[in-house]
Amino acid sequence: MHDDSPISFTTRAGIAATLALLAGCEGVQSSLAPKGPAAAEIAHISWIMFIGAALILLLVMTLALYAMYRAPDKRIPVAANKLIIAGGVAFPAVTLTALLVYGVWSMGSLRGDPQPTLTIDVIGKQWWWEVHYQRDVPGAGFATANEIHIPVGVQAKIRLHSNDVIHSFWVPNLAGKMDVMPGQVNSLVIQADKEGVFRGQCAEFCGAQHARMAFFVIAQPRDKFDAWMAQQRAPMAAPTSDMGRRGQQIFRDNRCMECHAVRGNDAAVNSARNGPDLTHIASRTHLAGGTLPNTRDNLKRIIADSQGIKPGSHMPAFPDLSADALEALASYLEGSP
Ligand code: HEC
Ligand SMILES: [Cu+2]
Repeated sequence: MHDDSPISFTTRAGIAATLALLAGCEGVQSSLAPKGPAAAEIAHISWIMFIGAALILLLVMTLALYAMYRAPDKRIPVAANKLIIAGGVAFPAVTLTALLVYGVWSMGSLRGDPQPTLTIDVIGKQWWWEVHYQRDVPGAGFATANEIHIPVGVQAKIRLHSNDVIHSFWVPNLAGKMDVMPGQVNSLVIQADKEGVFRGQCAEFCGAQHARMAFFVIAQPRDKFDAWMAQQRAPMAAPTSDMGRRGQQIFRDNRCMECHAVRGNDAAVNSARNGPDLTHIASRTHLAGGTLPNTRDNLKRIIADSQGIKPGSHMPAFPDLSADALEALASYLEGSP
């Protein structure tokens, strides 16, 4: 095959492969595509370490090649003890100390404002995320699941809680990773510079459905965020259609409120064993720990076959509910016919 381009086929194939790999680094869950100040700082440290390590590797390889291929009589001799002290002690001590100082200094800037305007409590559970707004304000607070809304350009302090095992909260585009520990409240700050949707994922193995324990951070302009808050804070209206009323009866007959609340209509009775707050579930983008798009079909599937979707999850399956009953439940939960 004739090829008159100055770049060889293999080079071009190499460039194409590299670009394809880098394209995978963009997107909704990547620490190489920072979308907020903390993530930008972390990406910066990563690049400094990566480039520094690459340069040091190059230096060591050059010295090794020099030692192997340079004719012995032409080598510049260096005494062994000098080489060890310079290359083995002084050089690592200086570079690693510099890296430590830089790392500790950067950590300060990840801590954020000591008096943040927005505090959100997030509880890591096997295997989903409970999200509370204004938890300390009686009457104003509300809970949602697997979805965190923040206004653009605002530092949101995330307080992390767990009552079961250790999880880890990670939204790579926005901030570093923080462990979620039983009996201890860790916190971190997330901030998005622009509107967008960023995926987060539990980053500490926490049992069978750890892989299906994701969530989304939705950064919105202030007015949209305020409208979202107001809409979430309002309780659900009582069902108006026959279908909705039937759904509520099925919800009660099956003791769904053992674990779930539909604020305004049904309160959860067992807070120790609770599942996601189902108030305004129709407003969420995803179900099942951020792993399924929120459609009516998926909503019904989760109720009928939660164990097929997330085996081992703490949501019992309800295989005996008829198609009709599932439709009525969905209608009740979504607040629409
Ligand atoms: C023993 C407690 C328990 C009972 C009883 C229960 N659920 Fe659940 N439910 C859960 C848990 C826990 C989850 C979260 C599962 C996961 O994603 O890991 C869940 C998830 C769900 C979801 C998906 C929510 C989301 O955001 O992903 C729906 C919808 C739901 N349950 C409806 C029902 C209905 C309707 C009933 C009654 C027919 C019911 N549940 C009974 C514990 C329960
Ligand atoms: Cu996990």
